[in-house]
Amino acid sequence: MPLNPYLEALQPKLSPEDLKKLSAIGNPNVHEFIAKASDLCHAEKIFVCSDSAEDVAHVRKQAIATCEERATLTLPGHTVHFDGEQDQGRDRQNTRYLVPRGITLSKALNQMDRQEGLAEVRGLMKDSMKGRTMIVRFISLGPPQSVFTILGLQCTDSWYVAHSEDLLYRSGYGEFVKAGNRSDFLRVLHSAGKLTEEMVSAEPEKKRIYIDNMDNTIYSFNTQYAGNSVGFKKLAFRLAIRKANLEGWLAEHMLLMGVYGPNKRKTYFAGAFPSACGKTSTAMLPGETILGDDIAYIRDIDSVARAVNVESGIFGIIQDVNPKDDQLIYKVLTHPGEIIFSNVLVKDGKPYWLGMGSEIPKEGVNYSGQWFEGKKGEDGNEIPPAHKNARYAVALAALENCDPELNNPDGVVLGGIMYGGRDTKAYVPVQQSFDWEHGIIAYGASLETETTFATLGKEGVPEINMMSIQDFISIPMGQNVRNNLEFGRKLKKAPIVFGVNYFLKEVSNGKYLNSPQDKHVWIKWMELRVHGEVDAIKIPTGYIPKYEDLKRLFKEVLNKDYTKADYAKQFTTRVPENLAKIERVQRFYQENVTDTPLEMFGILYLQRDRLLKAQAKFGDYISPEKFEG
Ligand code: SPV
Ligand code: MN
Repeated sequence: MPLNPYLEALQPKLSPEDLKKLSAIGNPNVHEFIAKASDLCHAEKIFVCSDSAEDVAHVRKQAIATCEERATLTLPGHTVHFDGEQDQGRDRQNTRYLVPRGITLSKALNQMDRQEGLAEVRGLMKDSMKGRTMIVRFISLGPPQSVFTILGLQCTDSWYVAHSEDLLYRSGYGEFVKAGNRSDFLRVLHSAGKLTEEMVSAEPEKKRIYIDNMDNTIYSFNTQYAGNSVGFKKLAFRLAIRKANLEGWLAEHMLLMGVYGPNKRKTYFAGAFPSACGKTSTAMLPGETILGDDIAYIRDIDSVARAVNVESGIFGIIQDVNPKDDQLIYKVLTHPGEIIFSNVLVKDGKPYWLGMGSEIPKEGVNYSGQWFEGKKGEDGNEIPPAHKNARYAVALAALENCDPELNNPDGVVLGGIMYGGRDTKAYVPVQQSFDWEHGIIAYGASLETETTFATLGKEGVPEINMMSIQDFISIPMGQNVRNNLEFGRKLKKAPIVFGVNYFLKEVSNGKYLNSPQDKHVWIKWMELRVHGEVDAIKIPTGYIPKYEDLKRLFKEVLNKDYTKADYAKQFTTRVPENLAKIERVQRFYQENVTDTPLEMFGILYLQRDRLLKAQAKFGDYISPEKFEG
């Protein structure tokens, strides 16, 4: 059979086997994207990864051969990758959503004119792969052959990126072969750009991460940090949010986990937390099961909310992973198995990171090269031994509590949804909403956090992070709130919505009121609430646990004696702080979100009213027993 013109153009750069692999995909749209990518970037050769064991091993071998990953770690399967000093997190500034002229999506979204953006990024990427191999990878987002599945295709010149995708995503070559001629797949073109001798992107000032919302295409250039370069993570997520909006389902920045109740009952939860707010450590609680730690697709199937993990691996923050707080992942990270560490410190074949619970050497190799205590960076500040946003990439299957339903094409039924921010002042550690709408508005849309090390820029700046997707929202924000409200209304039994807050501080001394382990108790309480098996106390912002139930759960789950004094401090309603929170949320939506559904203000008004009435009766700080009986 004669080759189509795209395959014909690609043929000189492909081995006969690779040409065969591409020809087996009966979809000229696929060939066209690869041919145009190759034409623009001028790769010398093209490698097509068919996901066979041999191809996958080749990708891994090349990542090491090119020194993008170093095999200097002693444990079998472990490698380390370093990103440049200015490439240690997602780059909000240089990540832009390309939209046709005249369209404004949301003030919160960094958007630019599509034509201008395309001309700029394509101009920059011209000839960027000269002398290099372009790797082609096929991915299935969500379990294959399911109503949730979205297929993706990435062309990259980074073996590290291609290798990461192996650990983080389900393979999709076979799916593309089966799918035949269709155009509804996501496309990613990535190049690390010019590299230093250390194999690190050399021109961070020319970093560009552009998402073309009309062509379902992502361009990523002059960056290697996986959150910017692995297109199927947060970049494809923006495209998925838009697709979900059109098709009536939800794409969310959420963990998925199974929580055990009495008699081995398992209840599935989804949880939205902004980056670095405890999402991964919640998903990994020992004794429970994990399905995912980052992105979930949720659909209404026969009036039931069902969810899948888009990914099949974890790109997790390694800081503070220690044997006490995160025993499961600590065990994985300190045993043989396929893991890519990034931006840790390496000394004598061992990786080290901040908060690992043991001493860190005073010298070694890190993202700044040879490192020693006191070494200063380009900005004159001291370079830490490991970056705060140092990470690990590992397949979920490596975890002993990986949930058996991970690849169920029908997903799992959600019993509960939690929203967790970084709120040092107002919200109690755990509360249940009065109903779906109240939860979506008072916990989800009102989610507040502070900027963290997961994005470049200043840390600790307070901000609204609507449903934890503020960085990724690609539709008008009010529309997103409306979609969520409507989604739950159509269900026979909507998941119960909870608000959690791991970061509440004592007013008098600014100390955190909870330890990281306490979240395990909160989730066990939520599990019981989903089944109506414990009572609760109604306070102005939601239903909170009763002391006796928490006391029992603290003993059962953590073997800790939980005191009434601790309970009173943690679950006191702080009226002034809660009123101030409502003020901030209202102002943010009034000023930034022209399409906010009116009922949002109604629900916030009622919350304010409940708080004022309680204040008139009991004062500013109201301990839980005042609301009992
Ligand atoms: C996050 O920052 O929310 C992450 C990591 O999950 S990244 O891939 O950078 O998005
Ligand atoms: Mn995330």
